[in-house]
Amino acid sequence: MKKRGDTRFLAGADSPGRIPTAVAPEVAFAGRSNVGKSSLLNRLVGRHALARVGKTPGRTQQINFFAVGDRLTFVDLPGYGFAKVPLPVKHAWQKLVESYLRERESLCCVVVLIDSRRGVMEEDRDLIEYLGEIGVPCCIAVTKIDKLKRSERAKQLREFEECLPVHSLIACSATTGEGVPAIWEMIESATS
Ligand SMILES: Nc1nc2c(ncn2[C@@H]2O[C@H](COP(=O)(O)OP(=O)(O)OP(=O)(O)O)[C@@H](O)[C@H]2O)c(=O)[nH]1
Ligand SMILES: [Mg+2]
Repeated sequence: MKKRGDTRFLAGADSPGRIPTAVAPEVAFAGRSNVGKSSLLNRLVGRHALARVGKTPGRTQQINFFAVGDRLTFVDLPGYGFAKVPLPVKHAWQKLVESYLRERESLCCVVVLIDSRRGVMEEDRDLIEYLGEIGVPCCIAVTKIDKLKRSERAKQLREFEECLPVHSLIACSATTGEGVPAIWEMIESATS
């Protein structure tokens, strides 16, 4: 990883009105709860506990902003698809995330994470479609690839490619670091 300066927590927003003024181009991480957004973000910046990683799904309940040096901001979005969250809370999250995605001029790219073992959910497709509609570029990170056997992996990746409208798919693991350089390359091209 190139030296980018210190990474630090900037702000958390639990409602649209609390979203902070942008200070740098932003890359957001989105995906269902427990897919590994916070873990991947930590791995990308080489910090273990910057973004909180949860044993219980639904851990990240607000939008968290992290400065990566002074020229990039990472945005950890709350996860979707967690059944135990009450409906009103779900709707509030959805409103928050949508308003961020729709209105953020500094947003360069959304990394949509999909768990390599779980497959593509309806909400993943909805999100990718929504990003297409509002014209925000996205790429797909297939997470926890360390959990798949060699033989399963090619098959699973082919299936994802077939059912998603996005062609840049990066297989990655926050545990082994696989795919992390490819994600950085994508981030650099999206933000330069
Ligand atoms: N084996 C393996 N486990 C992972 C990987 N990434 C994340 N995990 C585990 O998956 C669980 C969820 O990870 P998080 O990073 O908290 O997931 P999240 O998407 O931020 O979850 P929410 O904040 O609830 O939306 C944790 O127990 C992690 O240790 C990975 O690449 N490999
Ligand atoms: Mg999280």
